[in-house]
Amino acid sequence: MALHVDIFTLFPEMFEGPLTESILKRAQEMGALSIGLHDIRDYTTDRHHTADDTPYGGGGGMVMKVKPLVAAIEAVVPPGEGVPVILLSPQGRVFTQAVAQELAGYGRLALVCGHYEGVDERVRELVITDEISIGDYVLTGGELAAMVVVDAVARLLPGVLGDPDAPDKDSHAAGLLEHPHYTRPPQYRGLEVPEVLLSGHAARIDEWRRRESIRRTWQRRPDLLLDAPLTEADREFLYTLAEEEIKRREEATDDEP
Ligand code: 4GX
Repeated sequence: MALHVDIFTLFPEMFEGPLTESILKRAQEMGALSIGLHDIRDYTTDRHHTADDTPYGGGGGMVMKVKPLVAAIEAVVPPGEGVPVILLSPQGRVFTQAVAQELAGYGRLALVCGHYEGVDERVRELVITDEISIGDYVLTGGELAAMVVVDAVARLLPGVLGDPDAPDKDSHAAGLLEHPHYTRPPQYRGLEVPEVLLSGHAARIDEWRRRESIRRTWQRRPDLLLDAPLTEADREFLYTLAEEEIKRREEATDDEP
């Protein structure tokens, strides 16, 4: 199914580069993805086109005004159709591949990019239906976060990635880090491509890749193993990794003076 994303921002020009290059460009050309960019300032009604104001209660900083934001969203997003209206903010639920998959199931989305200290709380109460954070760090605005969301969701839309058998679309590899990859030449500065990959033995290659995925995940992101769908053979390999690690630690302790 195709996806339409409406983006509300004070800086629509920021989106031009990322959306008009590479895969996101192709996704739009092939009709899988369409994007509406909406300048919140176009919905101001005062002489100076004021989109932000000082906070009630003081304390400094600026807050995005309720009227232009609500007017913009209500002018563009059809009411009562269940279109998610998502605010990008550090206070949102954390964006993961599972959230990207969830969003890729909609036909239409709206992304709202805040700036400064954020938005008047009544924007949330009136029009926001969901709030997403792309991670626990502070950006200067929601625009880059919105682009991350569009990028991660777009590549999940049918037909956008050429190969429907792309390795990470395979549920078998879901939730694990990728195994190492190699391409020609077979030797470079004394570094060799693992023999098994040159063997042409498909079953042994699959097993090697699976084990290297598990090894990497164990070394770098052991938290992911809690949710990854693992076979009994995967678990046995994990036990050998754990046993090797215990041996290494015992040897290190034996070496102590
Ligand atoms: N993942 N920021 C938004 C302003 C703001 C604050 C509150 C709405 C409500 C961020 C993130 C992020 C900084 C973008 C604060 N807007 N967005 N901005 N991390 O850090 O999404």
